Amino acid sequence: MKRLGKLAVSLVATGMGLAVSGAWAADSLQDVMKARGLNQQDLLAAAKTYTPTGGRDEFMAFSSGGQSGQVIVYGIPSMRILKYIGVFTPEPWQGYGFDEESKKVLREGNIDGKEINWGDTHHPGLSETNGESDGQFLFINDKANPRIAVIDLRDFETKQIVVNPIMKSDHGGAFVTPNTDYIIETSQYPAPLGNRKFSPLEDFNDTYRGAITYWKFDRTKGLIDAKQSFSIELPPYSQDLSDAGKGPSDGWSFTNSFCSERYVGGIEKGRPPYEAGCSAKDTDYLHVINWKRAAELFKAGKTTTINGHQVIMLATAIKEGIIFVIPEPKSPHGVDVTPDGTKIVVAGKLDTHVSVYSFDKIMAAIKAGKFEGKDPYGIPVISMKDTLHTQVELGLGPLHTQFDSKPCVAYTSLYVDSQVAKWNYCEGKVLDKIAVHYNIGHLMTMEGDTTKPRGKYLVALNKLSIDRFNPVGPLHPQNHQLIDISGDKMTLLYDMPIPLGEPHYVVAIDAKKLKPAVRYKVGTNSRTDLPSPYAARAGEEKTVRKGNSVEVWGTEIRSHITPETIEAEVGDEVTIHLTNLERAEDETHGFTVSTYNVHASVEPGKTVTVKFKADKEGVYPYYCTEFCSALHLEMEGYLLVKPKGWKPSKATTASAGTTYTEADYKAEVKKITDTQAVIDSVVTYITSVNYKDFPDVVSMVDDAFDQLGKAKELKVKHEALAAKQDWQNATLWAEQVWQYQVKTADLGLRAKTFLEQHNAKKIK
Ligand code: RUQ
Ligand code: CUA
Repeated sequence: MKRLGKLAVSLVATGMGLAVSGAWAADSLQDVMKARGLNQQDLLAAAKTYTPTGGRDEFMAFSSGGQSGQVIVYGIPSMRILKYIGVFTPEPWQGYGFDEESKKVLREGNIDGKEINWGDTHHPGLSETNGESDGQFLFINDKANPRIAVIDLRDFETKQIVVNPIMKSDHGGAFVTPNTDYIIETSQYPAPLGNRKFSPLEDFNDTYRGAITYWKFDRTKGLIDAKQSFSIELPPYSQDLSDAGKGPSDGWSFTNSFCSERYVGGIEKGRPPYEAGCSAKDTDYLHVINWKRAAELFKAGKTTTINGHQVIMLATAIKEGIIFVIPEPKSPHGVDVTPDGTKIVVAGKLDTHVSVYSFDKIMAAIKAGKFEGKDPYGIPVISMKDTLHTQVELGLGPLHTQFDSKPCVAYTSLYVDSQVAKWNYCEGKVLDKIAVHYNIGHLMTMEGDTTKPRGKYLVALNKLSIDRFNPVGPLHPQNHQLIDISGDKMTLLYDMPIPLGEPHYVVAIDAKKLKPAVRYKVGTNSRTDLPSPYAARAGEEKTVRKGNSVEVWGTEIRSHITPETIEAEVGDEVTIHLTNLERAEDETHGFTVSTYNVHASVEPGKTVTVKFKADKEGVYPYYCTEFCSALHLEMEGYLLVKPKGWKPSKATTASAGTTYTEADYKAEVKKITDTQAVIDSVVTYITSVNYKDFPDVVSMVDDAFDQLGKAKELKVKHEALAAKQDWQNATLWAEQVWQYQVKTADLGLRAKTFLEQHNAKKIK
């Protein structure tokens, strides 16, 4: 390989390249540009996004996966997808929903005993400290089945799903308060609060309700504490997005709504459809809620229990003066608090303006008791003109707003116009517009919904991609477009197809704030982060049979699974616990058993469990599903499911495999000696440099010496067998010594390459 590379370089250098057509053999930028039809602008965009091998992204984005029920992680500016995180949907690669530990998380999302195996994820929210993203946790809602999930960013795994006990759908979640005390979730489609309560649509005004839930987050446990969480009953408007106040508006939250007409449709009965009835009025209501006071009311017990959950009823909220509404134009979607917390930006889908409300003015009106009336449920209505800071005409279909690092600069998506508008919310003027492709929903700037937006890049989340990519049938990918916002004019840099679900919102964070682990402490249940009672260390593996249960405490390490045979009888409950004993980075093993619908991803240190009923007799191979080493395919075993009461008969004599001779044994021993020479040279190099200064290398070297240690033990064994002229077993154990050597050499060479690339220094 290396020599071929050198040859190619020298051919090009001496101008002796072969005559070729197409871009690939061309060696000048001009040739490539010509061949691919690129202009200077394209090259500049490429240079701003291209990330050479080994390069890292400056920001990490967490995208909702829409109907895939997952989270998609990608880097900015490269727009390379790095991970899908299984959240509400089983995801086999991570074993999510196929091993017992993750099933437990997924099944927390059951509603009323019903298994739900998908979700409609909309709004991811990153945990914050003092209003800034801290990179510790990610939350996301499921709109279809009102639930919130907690993802720990130490391992990018879903740890908890909580079901909203009083709603039937949600949309305005997950949004965090500035110190992640609470995660906000707001209902979308009104319904009777609680569970399984029927009420005819004719009684909509009286019995249907919206609600807002404040989920208490326990940061030390990394879990939502349902007992410390509460809701507020809201009128049956379709509450939409929310945002928490910050700085001066900390302690308040804002939720807008559409269909405050409370229309109930009935197109099939000849009534005008929802879309007409829900947009008849010129304004809907922005809800302004004092959540800090609400939390005090909850603690004081001023709640009603609905389906085991504490709810502050609307009458109480009004009486205690913690809820107000302000008219907002028309069928609004996004509500976004400015980074300094002084203003609230609302965009009405059917209005060409964005409306900027002043928090000071809202507070002044409340203080003065200056209301223009009450809504049909008795909530004081503050007038729009008393509270508006400004309104700016942006274009058709304004939806969501994000903020720049530059003061007063905001970006708003224009769905109908397929544009992003850049504008100044202090002075109320438009600064720039750029076309996107097509029909943008959300948009996102770097840490753009925190108190300290980072500017630089904006991502447009386009609902339609139409003609942007190679066609793949009627269902198109979504199109996330990366836009450079560092200058006065926005410039388009990159189109990224999203091929799984329709993302709604994305959040991005400075990559330096994320500190994910590379391995678990050996024997960890990754879903609880606690030591697993089912962990096994090397040498502790065992299989226990009790009644009709077979339980295996096994391990995986390159390149074998212990045990390699599991015996059961038809009808047995089989439980297999597996611990990955590796420490080396990226040495994940997998595990599956043929036809039993189980799969586990066993990352270094992790302990997982798969469980099934061996209900059919037969022979079922199991194996490691990750190509983990040269002998990965040999990482295998058999589950033997015998008929009840089966006994070996005389006819079943052992006759499996090849027979080995003294010559075979000698050949093995020579192979071992040769390989040892390679290992010795690598070890000499590693120990001659400051490898201990590189934690990544230290774990590789530890693993390597572990493997080598095992080889030493076995040397005694194969030599003893050879002395007894048991060539069969002597040869096979000698081969196993060589396997350990190969793994040692593999790790050693990886460590050596790493050290060379990171300029390790010679030590005496
Ligand atoms: S959505 S395109 Cu946030 Cu669910 Cu607006
Ligand atoms: Cu372990 Cu393949």
